[in-house]
Amino acid sequence: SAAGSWWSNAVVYQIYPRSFADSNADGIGDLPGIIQRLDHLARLGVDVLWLSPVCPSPHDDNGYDISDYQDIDPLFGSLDDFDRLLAAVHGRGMKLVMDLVVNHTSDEHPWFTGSRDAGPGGPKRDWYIWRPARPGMEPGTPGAEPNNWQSFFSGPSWTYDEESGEYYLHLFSRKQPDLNWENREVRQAVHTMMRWWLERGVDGFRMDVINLISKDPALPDGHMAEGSRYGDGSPYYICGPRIHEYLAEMHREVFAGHPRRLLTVGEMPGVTTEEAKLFTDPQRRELDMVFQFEHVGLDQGPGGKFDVRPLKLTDLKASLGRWQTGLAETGWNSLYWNNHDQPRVVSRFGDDSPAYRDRSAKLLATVLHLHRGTPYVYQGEELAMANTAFTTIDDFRDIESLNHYRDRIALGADEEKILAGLRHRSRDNARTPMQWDATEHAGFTAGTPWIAVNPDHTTVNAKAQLADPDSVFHYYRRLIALRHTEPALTDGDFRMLYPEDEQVYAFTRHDRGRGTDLLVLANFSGDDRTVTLPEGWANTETLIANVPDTAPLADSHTLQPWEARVHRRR
Ligand code: ISL
Ligand code: CA
Repeated sequence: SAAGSWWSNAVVYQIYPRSFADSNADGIGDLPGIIQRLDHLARLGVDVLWLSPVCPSPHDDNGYDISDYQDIDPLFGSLDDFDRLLAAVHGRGMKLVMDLVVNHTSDEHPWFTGSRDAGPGGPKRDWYIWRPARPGMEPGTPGAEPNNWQSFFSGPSWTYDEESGEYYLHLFSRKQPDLNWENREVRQAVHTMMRWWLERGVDGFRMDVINLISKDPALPDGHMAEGSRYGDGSPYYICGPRIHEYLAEMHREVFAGHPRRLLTVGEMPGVTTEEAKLFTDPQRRELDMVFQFEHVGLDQGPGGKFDVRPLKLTDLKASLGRWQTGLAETGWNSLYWNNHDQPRVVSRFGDDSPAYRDRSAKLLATVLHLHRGTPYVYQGEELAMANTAFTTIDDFRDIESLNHYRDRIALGADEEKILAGLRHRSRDNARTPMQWDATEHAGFTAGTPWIAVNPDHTTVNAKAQLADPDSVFHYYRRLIALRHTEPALTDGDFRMLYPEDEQVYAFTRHDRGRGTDLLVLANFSGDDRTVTLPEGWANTETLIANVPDTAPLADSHTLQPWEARVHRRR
């Protein structure tokens, strides 16, 4: 478990720098902008800031395509600005965690251009994953790719390099070639770069798709679902054969013996609870926690992430509950609803209509923060920022959305249907600018924002919420404070109640050491719901609730629409 480490009861706040605060009116958020807004985060009470990538990049995937690991993109500022930010964060008693993107680089990174341009047999050729065309096929023609894997961002996972007559592998965009971790020099270069950031004073890393770095060297064709054009390569790269070896080696080379206790988070699509236990068992010295995706895939159909289905609350409880039990004795998990890749949770699992927006946002926060694990708040979540009103394809910026649109249009799909999927699921929902105030462009920029501000910023913004003690912001502040003052949130055993109920999410936390019990009740619906409580909870103390108390808690309690409450007994 996390017991004993400084981060055991920490709350992490994720900043997506491009969309947080723009200091120089070029429409893009930057490091000086973050420095100017640190008071907001200190007031919220978070412990750790995780910065999405700020290194030089052609921004094919908004910085998740890095062309220089040891500098700051001029778009965001300079290394001096970074040092100033780090000092200011530390000065407020917070920590700073960098995004480490080392499954792939940009195709403009000198490692890759070196690998490509020297051709087969060149000194850095083996730093990336190069393969000839499928035997018997004409290189560069459709279907001649070395295998049938689909990329995360539509189309094949391979791009043909005419110059050398070979293909390189890219699980993401063609401008994000995958590094070859089988090569020791690659691993050493990554370790050296990580040590350089630690010497600069950063407090740890969030590791992008780190469970994809070890590929089955045979790179076999993946299963092709009925009617699909590509195969699913994920069994051959999710938690591949050498993944534990690589992470244990990284721990030895970078983290072991470091004078400061650092924080390491592995972003891991497709990880199972059993694998997660291995990654985060402190005895094994690999990572501190995983960041997994099971619960944010429950409202999608067989057609993938843009195939939108309503969430069944029982599925959500089964999934989050299985992670609670799976890591109960060994291992540690992250808790989140949102990040820069997910639509806004109040629109997705809550109710973003004016009547219930704030209340359902508070409910979602309550449920998440009362679980065992490390809670993450994604910028704007503390204001109940919602999905925005995208009209045409020109309103979108994200490569995943744009590629998906182009791909589906080419296949003759109905444009309105494609746009409907994108409105629900596009990553751009998370990337509209932070809503600081009600002025034009929400106080994010004095220029023209790189992506439009959500028009609802006139009512949903930080300035208004700071002034309102009943706001979503102040509710988050109280929940975050509870994590620091009530040890049962960190240590308590988790038990799900009413697992078959489609409307009520309820559970207890039991702190064995101190004997404290917590009860969490949440009504995920717009209707009243009466619940019969387990024994011994009548008249107990309300720790936090998103509706005012009208009467003491009774054995049979009627929850109002989207009501959430936490009770304590000791
Ligand atoms: O949002 C997704 C696509 O639907 C996820 O599959 C996402 O791509 C996956 O979780 C990996 O995300 C991380 O790596 C990507 C980057 O685009 C994401 O922003 C990052 O969080 C490639 O670096
Ligand atoms: Ca700027």
